[in-house]
Amino acid sequence: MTGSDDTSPLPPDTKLTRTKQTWARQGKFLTGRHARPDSERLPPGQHIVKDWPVLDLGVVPSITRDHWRLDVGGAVEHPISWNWMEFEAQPQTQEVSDIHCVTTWSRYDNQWQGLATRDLLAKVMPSDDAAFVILTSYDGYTTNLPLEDFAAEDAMIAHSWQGQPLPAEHGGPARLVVPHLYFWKSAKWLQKIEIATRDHPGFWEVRGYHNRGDPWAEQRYSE
Ligand SMILES: Nc1nc2c(c(=O)[nH]1)N[C@H]1C(S)=C(S)[C@@H](COP(=O)(O)O)O[C@H]1N2
Ligand SMILES: [Mo]
Repeated sequence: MTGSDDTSPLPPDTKLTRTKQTWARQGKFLTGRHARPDSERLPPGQHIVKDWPVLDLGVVPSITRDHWRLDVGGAVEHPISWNWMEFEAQPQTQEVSDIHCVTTWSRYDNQWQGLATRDLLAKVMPSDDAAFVILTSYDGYTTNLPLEDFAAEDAMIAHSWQGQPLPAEHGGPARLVVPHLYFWKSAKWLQKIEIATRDHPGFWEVRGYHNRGDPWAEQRYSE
């Protein structure tokens, strides 16, 4: 798979997956403007939607709460392997935040509930040289982000949206939510969190998308 040594099986390419790779090559949607989060709520080149689009590799993995597990390991003192009951018993956080998808839609005021990534990190205790987080999902999707971004105050592993269990098409049983980065960093159907000392670009990051993905800096594509 295009420079990735990930062994998880991936669904076959869809038309949208191919189109998004073409956009990365062409630099589509780049405005060249640059705004800061505190001065402008809507990042450059984005427009607001009221409904919630579904974007993924085209296959919803059949993972239910009874068979779900979450593994957290790598450069940590206390690795974790939770079943659903153990995950649900963790301290609960609620946040309202905005979604910014690299395909230019943004959706305001999403209410999430779940386990704050900071509370998770306090349990696993990353080692001093830990600097990256690699996420693997039940559909074979992977994505990477700096530990500092993963640990953002409003980032969480969410199991509920607007007070209801997260729908399967949006990543239920549980997904990551990192509101200050483009939404492709927010892995749906989360299966594994690896804390790492080295970076490891994921599915979109090896297909022309930016390694970090800050919407206000319009970090849509790699150079
Ligand atoms: N497991 C998994 N997570 C994923 C994806 C995916 O294909 N598989 N797509 C990403 C992309 S590109 C986006 S824009 C968001 C879309 O989330 P939504 O379908 O809930 O809007 O999920 C992200 N997380
Ligand atoms: Mo996306």
